Amino acid sequence: MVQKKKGTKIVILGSADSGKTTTIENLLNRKKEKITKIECKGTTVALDYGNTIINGQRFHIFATPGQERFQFMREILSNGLDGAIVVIDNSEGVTNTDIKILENLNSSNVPYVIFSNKQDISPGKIESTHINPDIPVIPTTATTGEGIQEGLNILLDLMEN
Ligand SMILES: Nc1nc2c(ncn2[C@@H]2O[C@H](COP(=O)(O)OP(=O)(O)O)[C@@H](O)[C@H]2O)c(=O)[nH]1
Ligand SMILES: [Mg+2]
Repeated sequence: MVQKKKGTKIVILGSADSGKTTTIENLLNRKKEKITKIECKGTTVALDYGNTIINGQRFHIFATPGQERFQFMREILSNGLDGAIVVIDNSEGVTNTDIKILENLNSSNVPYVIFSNKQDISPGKIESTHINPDIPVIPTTATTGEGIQEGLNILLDLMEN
C-alpha cells in the first residue's frame, strides 16, 4: 500500500561544530517549536529533530552529527529526504567531511543549499572547487539568525521546482 507522506523532510549536514544545532535552534525557536537533541558533552551524537508548519505544510527538520564515526547516522537520516542544508564553518573552510557530503548530494537529485556560517567571526565568501557553482551559498550567522530564514526560503523555492 502506498502511504500518504506526512510532511517534508529536510536534513542539515556538515562537519562537527559548523553550527548545525544552532541553525536548527534558530529555525525552530523563533516559532517556539520543541527540539529533541541527543548530545554527549555538548555535541550532537545522534540527531537533533524538530518539526514546524510553514505555509500550511509540515516540515520535519533533522540535524546530523558531524563526526566521521557517526557517518551511519548521516546515511540513515539521508534516506528519503526532500531537501538539505550543508552548514560549513566559514572560519574553517570546506573540510574532508564536507567534501564527502557535497559529493553525495551532487550525485543525487536532492535540492540543497550551503550556509557559509560564522560570518560574524569570518566574513566573506567560501572559495572551493568542491562547491558546485549552481548551488546557492548563503552567508549566515546561526548564533544571531542572520541569513538563516532567507536561506531556508531559498531551499524551499528550489524544492518547489
Ligand atoms: N561565532 C559564531 N559561533 C557559532 C555560530 N554558529 C554556531 N556557533 C558556535 O559553534 C559551536 C558549535 O555549534 P553547534 O551548533 O553545536 O555545531 P554542530 O556540531 O554543527 O551542531 C557552538 O559553540 C556555537 O555557539 C556562528 O554563526 N558564529
Ligand atoms: Mg550539533
